[in-house]
Amino acid sequence: MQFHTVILRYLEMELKSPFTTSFGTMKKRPVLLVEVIDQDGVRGWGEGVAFAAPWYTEETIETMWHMLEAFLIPLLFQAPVYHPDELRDQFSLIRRNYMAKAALEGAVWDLFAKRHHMPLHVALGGEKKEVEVGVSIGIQPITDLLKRMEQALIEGYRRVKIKIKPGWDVDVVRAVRHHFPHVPLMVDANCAYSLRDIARLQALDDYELLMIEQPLAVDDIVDHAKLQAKLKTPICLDESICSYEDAKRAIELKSCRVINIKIGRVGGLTEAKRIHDLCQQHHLPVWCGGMLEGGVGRAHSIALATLPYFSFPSDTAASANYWERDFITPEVTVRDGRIFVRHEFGIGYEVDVTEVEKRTVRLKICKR
Ligand code: OSB
Ligand code: MG
Repeated sequence: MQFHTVILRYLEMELKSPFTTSFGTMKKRPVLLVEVIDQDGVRGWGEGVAFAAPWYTEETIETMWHMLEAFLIPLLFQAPVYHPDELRDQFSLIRRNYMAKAALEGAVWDLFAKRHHMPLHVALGGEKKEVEVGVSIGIQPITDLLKRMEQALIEGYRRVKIKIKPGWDVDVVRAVRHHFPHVPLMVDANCAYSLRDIARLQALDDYELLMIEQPLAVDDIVDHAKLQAKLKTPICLDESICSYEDAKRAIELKSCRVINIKIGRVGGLTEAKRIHDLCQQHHLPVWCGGMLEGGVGRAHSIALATLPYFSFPSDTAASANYWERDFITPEVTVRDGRIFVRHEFGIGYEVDVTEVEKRTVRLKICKR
């Protein structure tokens, strides 16, 4: 594959309802779309999943745009690519900026699968025909939260994740458990606690949670190891794992018993697969997280989650969970808590150009 053109698009989008984590509330959710075109006119799509502000990781929509335009796309143009796995090495000349890398790499993976007349999940070595999904519910008044949860369970979601923060944790989990004693349930703190909060976190051990996601600071795999030793509930790391090496260290230190893999956070599908394989060797289950993506990012996550060691439902809810209208056709739908994997070549969903154009507020055509 030799690339001559990459198109960047900045889409303004708004979530159906605001999403609140320990960090704050998000309603606007801009999307960066990457379209790559090769020498034969084959096209591939990727999505940059950073948010407008750098609360989740250090990246933002604008930093992704800059890194892509100034460094990553010029690197891609330099030489032909025979397999998307090569991009990991090529992009390693540039430090971090994983979501920017993943956006471009994802577009190349889609194009590669299309060129070889196979669905992306087959190109990745995935085996599942359907993936199980759960739903992530933001912080909101308890009556709204319970209603939202009931609705999600009626829709068939296989597991519910609720966001917690100091002061919004044990009481909420108790109330939820009171109403839903047997639902597969987990919590996500997005780094809001420290080891000083150990008693509060231990109190969560009484509620049969599947796992506690990222209780401590983003880079603190040492304290996570100390905490895991004192908790019955498995810790799942999210923000702390940005590479294969991070996963290796966390496994060695026993910082967690589960890892949430997000393609964007780890720099792409190739790295995500490497982490999956490593975790499989160490019998540490993984599952596929979400970033409130648009349809393109969602399609990549679905393909990834077909790999065999994805062991819990993904945070890949239906398009309708997030958007009035997604920009892919068909939209992602969930039936009985499952997404059926599509057999079309590449990501398996068409990008709806009319919907994309309606929302595009900035466009840049990069040429070799
Ligand atoms: O920590 O997993 C997270 C959303 C935005 C940023 C971080 C996270 C989340 C979610 C929702 O939990 C995932 C989704 O539904 O896409
Ligand atoms: Mg998380």
